[in-house]
Parts: sequence; C-alpha cells; structure tokens
Amino acid sequence: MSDKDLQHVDGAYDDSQIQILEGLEAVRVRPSMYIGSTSLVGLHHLISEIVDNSIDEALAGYATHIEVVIHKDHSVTITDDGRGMPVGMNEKLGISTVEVIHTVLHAGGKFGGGGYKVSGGLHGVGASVVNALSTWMKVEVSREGKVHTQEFRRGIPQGPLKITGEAQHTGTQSTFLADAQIFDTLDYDYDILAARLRELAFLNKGLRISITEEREETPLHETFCYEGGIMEYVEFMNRNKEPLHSKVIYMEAVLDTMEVELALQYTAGFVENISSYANNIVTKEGGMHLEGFRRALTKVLNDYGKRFGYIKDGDKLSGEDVREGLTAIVSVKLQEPQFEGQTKQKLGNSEARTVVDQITTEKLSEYLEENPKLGKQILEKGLMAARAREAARKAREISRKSVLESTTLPGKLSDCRSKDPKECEIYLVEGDSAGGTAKTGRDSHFQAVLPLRGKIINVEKQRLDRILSSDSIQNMVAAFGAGVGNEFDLEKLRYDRIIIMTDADVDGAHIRTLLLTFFYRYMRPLIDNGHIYMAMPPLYKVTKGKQHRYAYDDEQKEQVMEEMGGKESQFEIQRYKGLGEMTEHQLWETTMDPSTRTLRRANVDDAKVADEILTILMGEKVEPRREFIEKNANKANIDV
Ligand code: 0RA
Repeated sequence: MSDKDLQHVDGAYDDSQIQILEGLEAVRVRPSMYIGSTSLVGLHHLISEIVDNSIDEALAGYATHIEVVIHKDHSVTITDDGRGMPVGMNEKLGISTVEVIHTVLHAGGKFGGGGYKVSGGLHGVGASVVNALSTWMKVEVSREGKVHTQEFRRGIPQGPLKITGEAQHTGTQSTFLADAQIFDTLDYDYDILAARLRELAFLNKGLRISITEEREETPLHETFCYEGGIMEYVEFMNRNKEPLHSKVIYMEAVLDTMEVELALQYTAGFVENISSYANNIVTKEGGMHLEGFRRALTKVLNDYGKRFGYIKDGDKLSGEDVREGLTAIVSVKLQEPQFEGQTKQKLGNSEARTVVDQITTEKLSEYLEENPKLGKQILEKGLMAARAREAARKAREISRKSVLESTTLPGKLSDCRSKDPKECEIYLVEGDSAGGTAKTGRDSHFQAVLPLRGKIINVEKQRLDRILSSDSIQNMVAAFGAGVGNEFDLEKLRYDRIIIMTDADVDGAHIRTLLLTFFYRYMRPLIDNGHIYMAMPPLYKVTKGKQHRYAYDDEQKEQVMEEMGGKESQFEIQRYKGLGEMTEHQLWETTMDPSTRTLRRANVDDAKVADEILTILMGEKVEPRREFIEKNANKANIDV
C-alpha cells in the first residue's frame, strides 16, 4: 500500500487504518479462504454476499424488494428498499459505518448493534470481501432524505462517504466489478443465479426479488415473489409429480426466538425429497432441524395410526415408511446458527431439534385431526411402504441364505443333477399338477422344475410388495441362487435358461406378466442378458389314425388339418385346457424337448410392457392408460 492510498483518511493514519488495509490485502492474497474459490462458484458468491445483506434487511421487516442487475461490462448492481445502511460516524475508527461495512472484515451482519434478529451468517464476511475482490465498487445509501455515496478501488476508499443528492425513498444500492486479476471468469451464469434467487424468494414469503441480465441482446428479466413461500416451493417441486392431496400442508411458528416453517405434500411416487434450510442457507447435510422434523413425523403418524386403528398393536411405521413419496421443506431462522459437517452444510444447534420436533408434533397432529381423510391417505401410504419394505427384507434374507448355504433349496424344487449352470435350465410351471407332469417328463440331468402356485392375482388389490412376499417368488429367489434387487449377482445364477411355462389362457398370461415384471424390477440382469424364455405349449392335438400333430392356435389347427388331408370325421381333436391335461410324453415332445420345442426369448421390451401394464393395473399410476395397455399387450404376448 502506498501512502497516497491512505490520504483521504483525514489525519487518522493510525493502527486501526493499517489493520484494515492489511485485512483487505489478506483477502486478495487468499481469496478462496473467504469465498471458497475463484471459479464461477466464487464469482457467484460475491452476489450472494451482497444479496444476503439485503435479505437480512428484509428479515428485519424493512426491505420488500431486491433487484439484481448484471450489466454488459460484467459489473453487478444490487438494490434494496430497506432503511439504508447506517451513515453515521463510527467514533472508534473515525470513519462512517458505511465505510466500516466495506473495509472491516467480519463486520457483515453483526454491525450496528441490535440491528438484526437473524442473519444469513454462514459467510458473514459480506461487503468488505466483495469490495476487496472488486476492481471498483460503489455504494449509494438513500436515507434521511439524502443520497450518500462512497467509491472504492480494490477495497480502498476513494474518498469518504459523501452526500451526492436528494432521496425520496430509503434503500441501499451496491455496484461492483469483480476483479479479473482474481477470478477465472467474469461470466455470470444467469440460470444458476436465477435459480438461487427464486429459492430465496420461496424461502422469504412476500419478498420480491428480480434479476436482469443486460448482456444479452434481448435482456433477460424475471421477478420472483411468492405469497405462499415454501408452500409454493413444495408445489413447484411437485409440479411434474402426482400429489396425493391437493393442498400442501403448511405450518409455521416462533418458539424461543427461533422461526420454523414447514411445508409438506405426499406424492403417489416413492422418492423422498426433503430440503432443509437454516437462515436461507441450504443444509445439504441436514442437521438438528431435520432430525427434529423426521423424529416428530414418525412419532405423530404412528400415534395417529394407532389411535384410529390403522396400525395394529405391536406394529410400527419406520421413518423411511412415513417419508416415502414425501416432498417437504424445513426452514428455520435462528440467531446464532452453527454450521458443521464436511461442507459446513449441517445445522449443529441442538435447540433446533427440540423446537422443530415440538412444532411439528403439535401442528401436524392438529392438522391430521382436522383432516381425517388426508390422515387416512397418508397412513395407508405409509403402511404400503412398510409392507413393501418388509417383503423386500424377507426376499433379501432368503436370497442371502440360499447364496450362503446352497443346500437349502426350496422343497418344491425338483432340481437337476448337473451342477454346471451353462447346461442347466429351470422350468417355472403353473400349478402343482402341471408341475408333476413336467417333473416326470423332463430330462432330470439338466432340467429342473419349480411349480408355482397357480393362484390368480387380483390385480386390483395386489401390489408388488405382496408379490415379493409370496412363496412362489421366494422359492424362485432361492432356486436361482443369485439374490434379488440390488444384491442380484448374475455370476451366481444356477441355471442358464429360465423358462416360464404357463397355460395358454388368461390366467397363464397373468402369471407370465407378473413374472416378467418381477424379473424386470428385481432381477433385471436376467432380462438384459437373455436368460428368460417363454415356453409355447400347444393348444390342440390333432390326431388322424396313427399320425398326430400339435397346433398352437385355431388358425394353425385348421392349417394342420388341411395339410394332413381327409374328411373332418377322420380327425380326433383334443383341446388342452391346461398343461396338466397333457401326458408327460406329450409335454416332453411339444414343450420340453430341446430338439423339437419352440422357446421365445423374453426381451427388455416384453418386460417393460409387462411392468407398465402391471403398474397401471395395480393403481400405482392414478390415470389408467387403457390405450397403452391394449396397444402393447398384444405385442408383448400378454393378455389383460
Ligand atoms: C444496520 C442498521 C440499519 C440498516 C442496515 C444495517 C442495513 C444494511 C444493509 C446492507 C444492505 N442493505 C442494507 N440495509 C440496511 C439501520 C439502522 C437504523 O435505521 O436505525
């Protein structure tokens, strides 16, 4: 620093001034220590620092509008209509408060004594850091009927705060040009900034925030203002989803100086989407406020469920169950936020847990009492999730057992003698009677048979969780030996070919649909790698004298008869009502003998269509897409 830089400071070339200049210099030497990085992220940080101060003024109840303008020359102006920064003299330092704010490190947010209840405080470094990292900066404060202006270059005041005009309103306007010597880029990303400003508008209901980008030929401009605050945020987050209830549940309260706002809405989906904030800062790692919310949500829904008979004695919904399909925002504003964790994005204040828990418990219980229909819907959704989770757990357990101790094969399985998976195949057969025929008729060296209980699935009522808990499915998991779900391991598969052998009727088609869907969702590699086949048992046996042939549908039957020739009365036609009606020899000859049988390999499309159909039929999707079903069911050889 040269003496010339300090000359404006009337005579006060003392220790405090030197300290200030050393402070600003430190920021320029190690900018990342103050703003994280000098990349685009750091550049955007400059705007946040200034905007945060204006947000604080809005939180204090004074500012209602914040405007951000990105100019052609890469400078940025941020304007608010608050009270205006204090312009009086700071006696201790001998300079104006405006100058203190722009030159003294860590002065942000906490200056002015008793100024704010809460502050965005993660950075708290504020205007002085922005100033130090800007080629130039200009601040204009309107208050007490005057405009007060001060300019800086690389943090150094170019003169004291001066009155430069008359003011009709109050407010603060800051313009700065980020220093190209410091930042890798000065190219602000409009979309990123707009998204952050929109988020801030959601988090501070009623606050109007606008952004203008003047660099484009046709300037971009957006204004964000949400009277509903985070309630509208949840609606926005769910805009492409199917809400379970039309109204977002919203709660707010102030307890022990902490402001808590909660908004939640369940969707028909399964993903949990909860964002938490402390003083407008996203807490990606969660923290105490989120813990309080989760704990209360689980507790309230369990209590409610028990009281109204949805949950039976001894049963319990887990946290995961009650959060399935939930979109929520937890936003707290508190006096001294403690940010912890790897990325300082976790709220550490333990009082936040108590307060959020208390408010959620009280308000949500109240809300459910008043809206029993919604209470029922939420409880049913949670119970569904609990069932699915239990079924998945069971299936995992079974597969783990079977992988570890491969001797515990299901009792229903008639395994083959060969232990070489490459030559082995397994027939999944509908019903015990057909299973018996297949078992006697097969070549037991390489062919295994697993009868599946041919119970017809009531697609209106059944969901995948039930399917997973069925004996048949569990037997398959154990027999295949490769696990299920995320733990599925193709290497462990005990059979190269898995052949679905069902009757050629509607029930058979249902079972086939169900199996394909199950493989698609829980054993996907089986489909992707072509291990799934569909057997094609014939529908007719056409006999003429000592000759006989099989036909797979009516058309083929006619064709076969024509080919064999002769009068109608010479033919004996047998129609198989099911596989169980065939003799073991017939079954072998038509469907199981590798040299004569026809197998159809199931592909991803078949499985996808099956999955889609089952999903729709089971009501996972609200809008039934009949047209889709009918169009595709044919293609995939599935009856509905
Ligand atoms: C402290 C006290 C007062 C205003 C502010 C801070 C203030 C700071 C910023 C930063 C950006 N915009 C701002 N608006 C206001 C006013 C104290 C009083 O009027 O008594």
